[in-house]
Amino acid sequence: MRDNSCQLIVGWGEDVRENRGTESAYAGAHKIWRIASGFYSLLAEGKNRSGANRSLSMTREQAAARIEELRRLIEYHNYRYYVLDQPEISDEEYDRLFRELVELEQQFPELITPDSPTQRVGAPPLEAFPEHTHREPMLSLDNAFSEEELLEFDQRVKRFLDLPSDAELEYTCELKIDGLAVSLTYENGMLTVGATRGDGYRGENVTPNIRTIRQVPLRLRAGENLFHMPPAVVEVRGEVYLSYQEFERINREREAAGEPLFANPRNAAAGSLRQLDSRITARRHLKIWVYGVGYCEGVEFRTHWEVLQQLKAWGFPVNPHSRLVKGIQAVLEFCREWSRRRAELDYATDGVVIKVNEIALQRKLGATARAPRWAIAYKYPAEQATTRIIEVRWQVGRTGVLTPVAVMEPVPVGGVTVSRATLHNIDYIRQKDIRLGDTVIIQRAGEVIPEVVAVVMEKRTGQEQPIEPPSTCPVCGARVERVEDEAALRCINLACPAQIVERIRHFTSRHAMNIEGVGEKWVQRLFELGFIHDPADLYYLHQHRGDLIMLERSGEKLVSNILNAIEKSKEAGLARLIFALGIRQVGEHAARLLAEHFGSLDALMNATEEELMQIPGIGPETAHEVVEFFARPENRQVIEKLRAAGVKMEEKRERPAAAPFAGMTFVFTGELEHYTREEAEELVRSLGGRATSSVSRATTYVVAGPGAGSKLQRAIELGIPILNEEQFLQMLREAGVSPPTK
Ligand code: 9MJ
Repeated sequence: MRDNSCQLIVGWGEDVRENRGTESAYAGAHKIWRIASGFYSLLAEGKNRSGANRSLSMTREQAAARIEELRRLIEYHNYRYYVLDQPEISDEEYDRLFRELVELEQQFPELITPDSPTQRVGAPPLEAFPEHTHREPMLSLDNAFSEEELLEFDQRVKRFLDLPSDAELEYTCELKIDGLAVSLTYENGMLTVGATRGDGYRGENVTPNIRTIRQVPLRLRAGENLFHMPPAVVEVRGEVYLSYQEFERINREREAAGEPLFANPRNAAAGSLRQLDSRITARRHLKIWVYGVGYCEGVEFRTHWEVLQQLKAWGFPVNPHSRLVKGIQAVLEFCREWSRRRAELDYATDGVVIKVNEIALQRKLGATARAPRWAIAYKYPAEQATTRIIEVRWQVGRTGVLTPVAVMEPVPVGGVTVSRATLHNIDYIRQKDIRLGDTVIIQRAGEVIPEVVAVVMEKRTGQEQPIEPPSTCPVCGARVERVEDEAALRCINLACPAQIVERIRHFTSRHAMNIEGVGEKWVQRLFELGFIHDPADLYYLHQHRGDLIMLERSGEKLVSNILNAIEKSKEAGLARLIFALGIRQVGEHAARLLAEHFGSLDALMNATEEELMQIPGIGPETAHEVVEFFARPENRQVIEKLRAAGVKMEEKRERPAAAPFAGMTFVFTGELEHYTREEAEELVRSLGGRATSSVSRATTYVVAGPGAGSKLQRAIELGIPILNEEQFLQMLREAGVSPPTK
C-alpha cells in the first residue's frame, strides 16, 4: 500500500508498504507531463536534482506555485491508485513527489493548507470530537427481509405514485456496504467536514480521521465528465469500511500486542474512525464507497444514476457493481445474484439497497420521520451454523429481566466466531423444546445478537436435560417474578447488584452519557469496591482520586482520563441524559423527542401522562413509564445528586416542538387525492392532533373530498369548519410537512 508518507513525516517504524507488483512500476514521466500539460515544467528538473536543494533557492512565490503543482499531481496519482486502481507512476516516483512537497512545506510552513495531501497522515490527538449537525438529516432505510417484501415495496411505491400495478419503474441497485455511514461536506469544492451519521441529525465531526482515507478527495475533481462546476455546498454520503484483508492484519497485530480483537470489520472500522488520535486511524487503511448526496446547493440532478456518475466524476469511489435496472423482477435478479456472489468481495456487504431512480419521483414519495419511501434495504438471509449447547446462563439486565443465554461450542458464522446465543425467554425455550446438550442451529443477521433458532432433533441422544428457569435471581438470590402478559422473568429486587451495575453501565454507554473509559469492567469494579452505588456517584468519584490511583492495573494517567471523561459528560445534553436514566420504553429516539418538547429535566419530571401523550411519537405505555419513573423517590434522589454535581439538565430547543396540531380533532370524509384516509389520520396524529371517524361538537375540522356523504352533512348541521384537500395540505405545509406532489 502506498503509505510511506507516514514514515516520511513522522518517522514511524512500522513498514506498512505492500508490494503491489510490477504492473504499477512503470516509468510515468511522460504521463506526468501529459497530466500537467500547460501548467508545469519543473518536474523533469526535479527528477535530476534533489527537491531540497532546489527549494532552498526558491522564492516564496515559486515555492507556492510548485507546492500547488505537487499537490495536484499527488492527488491525481492518489486518485489513479486508490480510486481507479490504475496507477500511472511507480511508488518510487510517487515518493519523490511526496518528499518534495513535504520538504517545501517544512521550509514554508505558512503555505500548509488542510487540503494538502501531507495533511492526510494524521494530526495530534483531539480531546473529543465536536458535534456536527447535518444540513440534511441522514435517514436510515426500511428493510425488506424477503422477496415478498420487495414486491410489496414496489407495489407500495406505485400505489403512492398512482401508477398501474404492472408498471416497470427504474431502480438503482447498490450493494449494501456493512460499514459506517458518513457525510462529507464540500464547500466550493473543498472538503471541510467529515462526520459520522450519529442519530441522523447530529453526528461527530471526525474530519482529521476522514482525511486519512486516501480515497476521499480533499478537493472535488473537475473531471472530464463534469456536468457542473462544484456546488457551493454539497454533502456527500457514503459508507466507510475495512477490507477483510486489512481487518485480519489489524487483528493479527492486536493479538501480537496482547490487545483485545475486533469482532468484525465493521467494529474495527468504527473503532478506527472514532479514534481521537488520527495517526492511529491513518494506520488502519480505511476505505469508502460513496452512494449519494444529501444537502446540495446549486446542482440539480434528474436521476440517482446521474448522482452516482457525478460522484465518480468528482473523484469518489462509487461501487462498480451498482446497476440501473427496469422493473422489480430485475431487482430480484440482482439480489439473488449478489447473495450468491458476495463471497467474491473483499469487504462485508449485508444486502442490497434499492432506490427509485428518478429524483422527481423520489420527491413525490417523500419520507417518513425515519426513512425515505423511495428506497429500501434488502437484507440477505441470515447466516446459520450448527453447534452444541454446553450451558445456559441467566443474565440479569438493567430492568431486572432475566435472559437465558446459551453457551455453546464456538462455531464460525458468516466470518465471526460465535460461542453465545440468546434463547430469548422461557416460552421460546419451551416452544422450540431446546435442552441442555442439544445440537442446535444458530443464526446471526447483521448487528443482532446471535440466536438459537432450532434444535437438530436427529442428534438427540437422550442425555439432554430440560432447561429450568431459576426461581431466584442468580445474582442476588431475590425472588423471580413472571411479568404479567409477558414471557419475561424479572428479579424483583431493585437493589440487585446486577441491575445496578447494568443501569450504571447503560448510563455511561456511548449513546447515553458517552463516558469513555468507563466500560463494563470499570463499572463492575467500582461497584464491587463500594465507590459507586448509582449513576450519580460517578460524579463524586474525584473525591476518591487517591484511592483509585492505588488500585491494581490503575495509575495516575488512567484515573485522570476517567475523571476527565466523567467531568466532560456533564455537558452531554438533555436528550442523552434522559436516555441514560434508563426509563423503560424510552430509547434514544423517544429521549430526543422528550428533550425537544420539554427543554429541561424539571419540565419533564412534572409532566402528566396526558401531556406526554400529546407529543407525537410518545404512546400511552411510554407516557406511563415516564411518570412512574419520576414518581419513585429513589430516582428523584439520583437526579438531585446529578444536579448537585453540575450535570446539565436543560437544552436549547433547536427545532420547534413538533405538535402544531395539538388540541385539534380532524374527521376525514370522501376521497383524498394525496393520501389514503389512514395516512392522513396518521399524519394528523404525528403532528399532535387527534383523528376520529365521527363528527361531533368536539370536531375541529372536517376534511371533505369527492364522495363525502353523511359526515359532511353532519358537519354542516353542527357548523363545523369544512376544509377541502388543498386547504388541509396548506395546513400541513405550515406545519412543516410537504405533502407528496401528484
Ligand atoms: C450502503 N450502506 O451501502 C445507502 N448504502 O441510501 C447505500 N446506504 C443509503 N445506500 C440512503 N448503498 C440512505 C442510505
